[in-house]
Amino acid sequence: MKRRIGLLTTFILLLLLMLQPIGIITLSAGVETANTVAVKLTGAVRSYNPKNETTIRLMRGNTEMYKTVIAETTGSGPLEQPFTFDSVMPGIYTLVVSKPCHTVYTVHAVAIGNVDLDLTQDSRPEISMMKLRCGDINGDGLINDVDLTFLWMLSNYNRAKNNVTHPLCDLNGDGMINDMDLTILWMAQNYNRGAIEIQYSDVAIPTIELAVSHGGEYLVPISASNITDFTGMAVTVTYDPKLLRLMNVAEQIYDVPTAVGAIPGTGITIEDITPDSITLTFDNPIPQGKKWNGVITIFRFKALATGTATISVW
Ligand SMILES: [Ca+2]
Ligand SMILES: [Ca+2]
Repeated sequence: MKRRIGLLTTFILLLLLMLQPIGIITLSAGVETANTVAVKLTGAVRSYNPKNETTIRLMRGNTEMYKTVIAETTGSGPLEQPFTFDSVMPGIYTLVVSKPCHTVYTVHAVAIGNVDLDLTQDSRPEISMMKLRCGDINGDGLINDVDLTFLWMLSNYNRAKNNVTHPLCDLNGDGMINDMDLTILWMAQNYNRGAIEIQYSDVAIPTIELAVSHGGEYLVPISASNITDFTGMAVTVTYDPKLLRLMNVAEQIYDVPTAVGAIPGTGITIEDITPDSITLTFDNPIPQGKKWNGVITIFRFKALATGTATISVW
């Protein structure tokens, strides 16, 4: 399947001389070159126990960009349920599905373009229906003898859910903890297995490995090319907070506070900050028929320790 999102070429050497001896790294943001309008993303999940809700997140690194839930409902057993994100900006995301008693289901490099995307229409069964593994009672990410031990406990097994030590042992949600739950846990696709990781596309997140020395400062220009419209284009930069402290996100203006909000005089708005990421949008009108190429901003990092730091642009 052809992806609408291309990785853009890197460039920019102009500033090198000015900025030495600070290290220069150039990253390029992967962005849609056509209209950047929000689209709808739909998919489906198969899991057990409809009495527990299912959470689906679109992540960039550890940063949650969007979240939707399949609400808890009545019934028991396995079932297939749809989910919808009504308004997702184009970009690359990691889709993460989580639910109590199930291991995490992750779909990497979900590339969202400028048309609605219905994952249920994907030719790959692991994407058209995300089948969660069930039986992780203690929530450690594995379904194994530890979970089996919980289920077998005299204070749990063959009892009603409201009269047990560990209600989560009711895997299918029928109100009882019994051989039906045991059967689920024992299934070959569940037992002695853990999280599921699927690759949606081969789009790579632009990433650099930066060798840093404790106390050193590093400039990281973020560049993009062939942009026809910045409207709604959000760029997220993720990094390792143990190695790097973000000092500045608009290096052309020194000492800009890194708080959510517009940075005066830059056309840049900080939309979100987490301990390991920052998301920016850009107010940079482009004349009809023109394309924009260049540095969109320059980050300054300070190294908190010596090591190899990973920085990614989403
Ligand atoms: Ca477990
Ligand atoms: Ca049960």
